[in-house]
Amino acid sequence: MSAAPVIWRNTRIATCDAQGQRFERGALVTLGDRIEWVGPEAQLPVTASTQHDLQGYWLTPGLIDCHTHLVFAGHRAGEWRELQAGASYAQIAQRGGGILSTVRATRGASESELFAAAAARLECLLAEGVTALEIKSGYGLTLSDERKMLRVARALGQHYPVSVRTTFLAAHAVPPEFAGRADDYVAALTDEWLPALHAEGLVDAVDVFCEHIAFDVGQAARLLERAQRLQLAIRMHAEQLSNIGASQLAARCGALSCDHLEYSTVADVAAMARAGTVAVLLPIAFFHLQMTQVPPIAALRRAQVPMAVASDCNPGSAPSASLQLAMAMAARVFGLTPEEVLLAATRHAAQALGEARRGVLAAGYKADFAAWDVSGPEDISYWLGRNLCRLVVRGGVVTQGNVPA
Ligand code: DI6
Ligand code: FE
Repeated sequence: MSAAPVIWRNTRIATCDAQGQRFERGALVTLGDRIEWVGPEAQLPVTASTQHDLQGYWLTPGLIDCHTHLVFAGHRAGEWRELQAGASYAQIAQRGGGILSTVRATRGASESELFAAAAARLECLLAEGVTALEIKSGYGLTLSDERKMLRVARALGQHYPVSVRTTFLAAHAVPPEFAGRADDYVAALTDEWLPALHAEGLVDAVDVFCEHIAFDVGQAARLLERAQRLQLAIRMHAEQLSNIGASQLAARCGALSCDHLEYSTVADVAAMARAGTVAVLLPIAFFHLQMTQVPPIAALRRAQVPMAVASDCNPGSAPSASLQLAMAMAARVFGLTPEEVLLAATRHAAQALGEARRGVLAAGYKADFAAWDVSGPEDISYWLGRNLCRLVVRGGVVTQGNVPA
């Protein structure tokens, strides 16, 4: 039996489409998990036996957190004290702390322990109106521990009403087994691990931490070339702490996104613009690490590079499970306008994930949306630490809150 149309009415709609259409007295029609129609309520093209009154709430696409390291064990509160006392992220990493300390904890956790830890964080994101997110590996750094992380990421998408995109980030740090042999480690990733995990259906994209404290451009290029041959999407941790040419390489590989970008130049921005690469901004990491150099926002704007914003949820640089906080900080710390912030967590975030049919309220798109008790969608980034999401619909089904029929 095919699904019957469902009407969602008495709502104000921010479509987040390319024309920036908004409907003050709007309505939306869904059919199964897709949007059939969006427009002024007075022009509703159908009647339906199921109608929901959205009580005048603003409706936006479901939020999309396009860069997270949600799956990990343990925490790094001790390191945070060192950061507070003046140590740098790079210094902590260079003495074997940082990512490698979370690797030790993650290797020691079972799949079900990792699932429980990540699920608690995921529930925070879902309560904020998130309907899709990306989850990276990168705290296992053995083939079996990377597999464990990616399996947990997939399992979260099966057990919760959220769409999960997985990213293989074994090129996050050189593990102790390969100490002093980074080239050998990259060869193992390229020749064995990535093809194996891809064959198991666990990988949607490949990412590299391309930095002076992690992997150089030559090493990143070898792994990304294999990713391209496997027809996997490419992301890049680029110019977070220094500039060694990461986003230039990513752009040459047709990357979906370059992420962080504090040390990017105008030339890097031009390369991203030519390649159609999304700039993913991570203001919580910037803030937590007490950085001072902000990404080149004006240049990104001028070059019309789409800007996305994400939580970067991770225990080292962004101990937060709030996309709304990232949105609020993108406005305060990076100077994005509230309109840019809204697109950054919807349409542009979908683009960073290569999701052509998400992040916009329009016919043919996924019926993923959130209703907000706000005076306008700008309020989502205006409030700091106040969640005004009242209802979440994912794939045409109410998953949070409730509406009168
Ligand atoms: N950059 C980051 O901010 C995260 N990963 C990365 O490459 C931090 C990961 C961590 O410190 O655990
Ligand atoms: Fe990250």
